[in-house]
Amino acid sequence: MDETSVVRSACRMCHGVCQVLVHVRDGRVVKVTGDPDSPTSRGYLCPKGAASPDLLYHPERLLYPLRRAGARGENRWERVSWDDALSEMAERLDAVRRQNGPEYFGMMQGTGRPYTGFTSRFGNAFGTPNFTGVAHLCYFPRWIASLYTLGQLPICDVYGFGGRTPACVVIWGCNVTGTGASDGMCGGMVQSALDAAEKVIVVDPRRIRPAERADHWLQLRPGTDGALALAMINVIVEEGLVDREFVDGYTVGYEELAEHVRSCTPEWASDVTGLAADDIRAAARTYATTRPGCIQWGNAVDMSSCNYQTARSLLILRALTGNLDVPGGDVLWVAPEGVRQRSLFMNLEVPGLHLRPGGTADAVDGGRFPLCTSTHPPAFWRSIVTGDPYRMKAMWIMGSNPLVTMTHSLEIEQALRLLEFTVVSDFFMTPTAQLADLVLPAATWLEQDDVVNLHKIWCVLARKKVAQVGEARDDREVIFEMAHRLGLDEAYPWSDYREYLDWVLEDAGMDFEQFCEVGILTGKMRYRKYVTEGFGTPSGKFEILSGLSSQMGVEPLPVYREPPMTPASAPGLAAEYPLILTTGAKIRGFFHSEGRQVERLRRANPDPLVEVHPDTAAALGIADGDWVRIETPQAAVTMKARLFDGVAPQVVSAQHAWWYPEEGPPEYGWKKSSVNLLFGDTEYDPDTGSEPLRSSLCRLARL
Ligand SMILES: Nc1nc2c(c(=O)[nH]1)N[C@H]1C(S)=C(S)[C@@H](COP(=O)(O)OP(=O)(O)OC[C@H]3O[C@@H](n4cnc5c(=O)[nH]c(N)nc54)[C@H](O)[C@@H]3O)O[C@H]1N2
Ligand SMILES: Nc1nc2c(c(=O)[nH]1)N[C@H]1C(S)=C(S)[C@@H](COP(=O)(O)OP(=O)(O)OC[C@H]3O[C@@H](n4cnc5c(=O)[nH]c(N)nc54)[C@H](O)[C@@H]3O)O[C@H]1N2
Ligand code: SF4
Ligand SMILES: [Mo]
Repeated sequence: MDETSVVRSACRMCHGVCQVLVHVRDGRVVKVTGDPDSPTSRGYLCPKGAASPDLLYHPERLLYPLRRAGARGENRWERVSWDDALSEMAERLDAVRRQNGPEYFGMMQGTGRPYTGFTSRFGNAFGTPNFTGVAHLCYFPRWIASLYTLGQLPICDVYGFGGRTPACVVIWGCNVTGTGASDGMCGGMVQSALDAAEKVIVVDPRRIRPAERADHWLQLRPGTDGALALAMINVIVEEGLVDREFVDGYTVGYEELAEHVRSCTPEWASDVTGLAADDIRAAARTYATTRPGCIQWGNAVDMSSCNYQTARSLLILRALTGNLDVPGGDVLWVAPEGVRQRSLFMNLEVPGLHLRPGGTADAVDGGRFPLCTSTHPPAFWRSIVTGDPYRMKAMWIMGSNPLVTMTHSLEIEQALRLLEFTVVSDFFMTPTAQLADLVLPAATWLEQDDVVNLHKIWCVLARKKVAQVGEARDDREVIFEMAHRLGLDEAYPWSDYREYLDWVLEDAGMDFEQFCEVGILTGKMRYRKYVTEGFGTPSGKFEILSGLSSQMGVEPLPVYREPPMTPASAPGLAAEYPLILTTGAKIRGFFHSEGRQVERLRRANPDPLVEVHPDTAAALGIADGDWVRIETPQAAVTMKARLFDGVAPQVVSAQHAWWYPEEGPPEYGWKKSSVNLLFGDTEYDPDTGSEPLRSSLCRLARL
């Protein structure tokens, strides 16, 4: 007789905000469906979430720890026990620490995941300044801009806890309704807010779905968001559309700003962005006069030569219009009480910044970018290749596939060959894992217990382990054990991960099992907290003129910088490479480089795509579905052309993170279509070190 049970949990096939029902029959997960009673996602489920069991039971999952048995990259492996793997790892890391110093060990993770914070905590406790990842071009620039400007990252009030949802929704460089979820926002919830809004403004060079019904679709030239934002500020200031009560009472630096943006007219921005000055004016008026309004910003803001500056402009727009922390505006969530370890974005103790005493060695990037929260990746990899300023010996890569998700891909490959001891924790063998010495099998979300706290802030969600495949283990459990083996007990006072979970919940008066019954703990939302509490900045005000920025040597009023490789900044190059290349708009069915081996996801997305305007394609003799070569001064890759009149004729948009698991080890065909091969040294954002992945130059040819 079948025994079917339904377990409430929280999906983590992306940034994990959807509560789901996991259907288990005879001990096997058979289906995942949306949870209609969930306050975070109200039944929403995307194709990735639905494909969770396919990933869980995929025949190519890593089942056991593997130790390299042949030459590096030869794909010869031997199965080892967890105990042997961790003993070897502890021995090697300890030897590096004693013989060379902790800085000779590098730690890395990719995008935000359940163990975010634990990896940097491990690096800090070990004593290395060399922690790298993708933070410089994903989310952190917006977070730091928010932290410095008003103390916390504002989030669109799509749930309407205060009795109403936004009248005006601005979608800025974000396609969350298309991709499913990002940064803790559920696409389904943003869609409901869009449906209910009086006015919609979309800022995107591609005609995404919300642009089809938008009151204003600003199809700007890629990479020029900073100019558009400054011009919108200019209009709001010049036309007296400012919320004086908020600005006078709760901000500093308005007068300086008004002076500063005087020259940032819509006409000026029109030249930069390619938009009509009147369209910029009209959109600014709509935003300023349709209140409350929110700005759902996205990853496009992060990948430019002035991401911090642009993020600051977008924060200032919210402040000038009095939209901060009001019902239906951009709000500062209140975290649940009694949950000890809050999101890293609310609690800097999580990553263990306090654990690394001053005076340790410099990171290999020499701290070149004042607001880069990790070791700048191009410098990180290059230091391994050149040995300058020193060559790290060992590295632990947890949940990242840098060969395809990072620029300077060939240099990364070289670096991975030069490292003496590399550990990769992943679900699958990847091109990156192929170059490791030790590969550790990681547990997927269905194999994890968790108090989910990374992005959502206003709540924590229960995730309950319902399956176990092979010997896959929760990454945090592995970090705990490695920390204990290395004597890092001060940073990890809990005996194991389970004890940690109970500790997190202790003040809430429940243990982990009881929490799973409840499923969610929420904060008590209060609006306009600034009236009684001020903002979390040194002045207690919203800092239009940013004191902390000045202290870091960064412009205290927002500026626009033209990206380094555009028709405007590099006309000579543009003569040879006439098309503007934006990359990495996320794909609904895949999470970055993941899912290529999951058949039901791959069937919907069989090939890497580059979107091309039909006129441009016609001029180049390219038909829909043709394989084309995308070429930059750095390299060339091949993708399939998708004709789409929703991009401007001069713009092409290419997917990122492609590899072909079906082509087999050790390379899995990653050098054919990975768009990051196209990017090398460039002028980085001087504040954060971000890379202009949304505005480069290329040319196309039919294969
Ligand atoms: N050109 C260009 N490049 C980009 C972008 C772009 O827009 N354009 N986007 C950038 C952005 S925003 C990001 S965040 C990065 C993403 O970069 P990455 O984080 O490196 O990308 P992923 O492919 O999601 O993850 C890599 C590996 O993590 C494994 N994994 C997933 N979950 C877990 C887990 O829980 N534990 C462990 N141990 N492994 C896990 C997956 O199987 C996969 O092999 O890419 C960046 N790269
Ligand atoms: N399905 C799925 N969901 C995901 C991910 C995934 O890989 N797949 N990744 C997750 C991660 S780590 C992240 S960071 C988020 C990112 O998700 P989002 O924040 O939505 O960002 P993207 O999808 O990278 O890009 C959003 C939009 O930016 C537009 N764009 C391109 N260039 C420019 C430009 O110069 N200016 C402006 N204004 N817009 C531009 C693109 O056309 C695209 O529609 O998604 C998360 N969710
Ligand atoms: S949007 Fe993300 S969290 Fe929600 S179902 Fe899809 S993959 Fe899961
Ligand atoms: Mo990201």
